[in-house]
Amino acid sequence: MESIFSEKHILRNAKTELSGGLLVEPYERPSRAEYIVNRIRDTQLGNVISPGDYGMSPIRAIHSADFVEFLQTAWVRWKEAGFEGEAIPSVWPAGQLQTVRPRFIEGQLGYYALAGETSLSEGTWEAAYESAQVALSGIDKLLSNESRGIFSLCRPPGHHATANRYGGYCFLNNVAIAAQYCRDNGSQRVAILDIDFHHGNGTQEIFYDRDDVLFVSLHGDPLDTFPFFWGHEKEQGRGSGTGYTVNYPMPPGTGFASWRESLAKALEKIAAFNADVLLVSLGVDTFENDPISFFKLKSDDYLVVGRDIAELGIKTQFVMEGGYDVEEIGINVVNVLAGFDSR
Ligand code: OKP
Ligand code: ZN
Repeated sequence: MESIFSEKHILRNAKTELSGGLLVEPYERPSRAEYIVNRIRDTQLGNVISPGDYGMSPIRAIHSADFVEFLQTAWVRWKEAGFEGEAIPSVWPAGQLQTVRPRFIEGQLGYYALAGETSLSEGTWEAAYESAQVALSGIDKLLSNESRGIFSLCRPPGHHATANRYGGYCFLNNVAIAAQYCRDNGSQRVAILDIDFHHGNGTQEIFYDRDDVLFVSLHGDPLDTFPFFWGHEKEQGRGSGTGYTVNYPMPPGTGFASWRESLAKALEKIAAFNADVLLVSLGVDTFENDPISFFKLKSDDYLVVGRDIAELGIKTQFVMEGGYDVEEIGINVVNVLAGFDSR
């Protein structure tokens, strides 16, 4: 399988993450992508290709103009305001349904952030833009050639970002941008399978009212983990989108046998939807030793995951989401891709 990758991911290199009342080195750090690309090269999975530039319009097809402008200018405006650290929100319009956007950057952070762990830092916008281009290049290549599968090694990840909010280490929703690109380039039905440990609240929200993009997610029960306010089984879509969002939350300690049962149900939904193309939000933070998650998958299990997905027989793009700083993330990601290739 071919991979799309850009060295510019390194421009996202924040110094801080608010975690347990401390400012720690972010879990979402540059070494993650290096582990994965090194493993791709060591195992000779396939070519590693640089992305093209698809510009702003596929980004604007998903994200609101004011949000994009905020991401482009936030770091400079935060520095100009005289703040010395990285940009972390400290106040939210909690409980208010309609809010007037503040003028000052400190208020705008709370207006656009869905969580407080994700510091804005120098280079964040440039890296997020490039990550979206990695997703777009992958889907364009998949749609225009004969290959059954492609891997977009996106960093930073995207599935928590909504049309107008960032957080959970995400700024632009790479998989949503790629899914919309499919719709705008001839695909009638697009399925998104999100197997990151965390619920993909951003992707869900973006397509919640629609019946042309199916969103199916396997994740830690939001009663017990981030993003806490989305991902319950009863969230199934709205209006003509009803039935086109499907959630499989699972409890702490879930191992591969029961996780795979949920995967089988998810794959049945995707098969019944008769999708032209499948996009997989691929997180390997379901791994037993992931530092921030509570599932118990082992490295060999990821080979089976890739094979199970390949059984669908649908053109598939894998889009990188989470999986934190252990060397095994390279092994686990490449196991999914190699398992897919083996079928
Ligand atoms: C992003 B992705 C650790 C708490 C982490 C944010 C998790 C974001 C996960 N102190 N909270 O879905 O892997
Ligand atoms: Zn995750």
